[in-house]
Amino acid sequence: MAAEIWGERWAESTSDISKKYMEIAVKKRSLVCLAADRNTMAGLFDLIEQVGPYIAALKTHVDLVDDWTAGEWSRFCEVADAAGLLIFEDRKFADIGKITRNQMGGIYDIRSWSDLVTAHLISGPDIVDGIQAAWSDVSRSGGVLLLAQMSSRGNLLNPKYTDEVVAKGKQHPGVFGFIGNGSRPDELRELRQKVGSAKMIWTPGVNLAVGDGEMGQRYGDPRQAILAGSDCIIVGSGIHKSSNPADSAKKYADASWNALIERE
Ligand code: S5P
Repeated sequence: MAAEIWGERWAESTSDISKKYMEIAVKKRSLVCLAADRNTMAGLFDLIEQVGPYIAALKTHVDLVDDWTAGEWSRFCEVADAAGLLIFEDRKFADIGKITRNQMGGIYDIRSWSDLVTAHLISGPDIVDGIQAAWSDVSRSGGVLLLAQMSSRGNLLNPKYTDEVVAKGKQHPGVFGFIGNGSRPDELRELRQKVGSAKMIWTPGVNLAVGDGEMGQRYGDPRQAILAGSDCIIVGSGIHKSSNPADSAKKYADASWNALIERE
């Protein structure tokens, strides 16, 4: 079933974790990763309880939670796991390999509960080895999403930088895929051409209300993002700030799923 729906993306992928994601997306009929940017544990629990059935992955910023404790976080990860979600810590690592390896530990111990993390390639490709070593240190595995583009206005990830990130990332088995800019379908289409079919492209900067967001964020349409080659729309405020998060999550799930069917 997943092979049929995902076509060449499934056929060309060599990553277990990508295949796991594609299977979850088919099971839930949703290509939505929720950006769970709420800053209390109660707010996070409430959100996941409401939208769990309509999303395929959960993206966190573990360091923005005001009342974070290790115990509550591990309970939260259990709930996410029970809801069948991949857990994606959007830490945007950027340091040298050995420091990044240690930053996967520390107080938040990201290596012990994350399936996916983000990294910039600004410090060179050893950052991916550092992250992979950290997962190995705790006998786990995971995938790295490299920032190839960003959704925020004025960002410094110019086309030449994007090309180098893609060229290096494509070669590395520890790289699950790339973050692309969901607000600009034309740029995304070009990115998909460069990436080919073997790796994922996940896209923030997506909202049913297209246009400018807070503090330089830009939003594009979810259907357009998937048609342009995105494999997952990362949606934050469109869901967690809505007066009915479950309803909104369902709308994004439907838009993303229908676009995948249309694309393949
Ligand atoms: O370029 C980017 C990369 C990321 S990962 N632009 C982004 O907005 N993000 C993340 O996506 C950001 O950290 C936030 O968690 C989410 C977008 O949230 P929204 O509320 O704007 O939908």
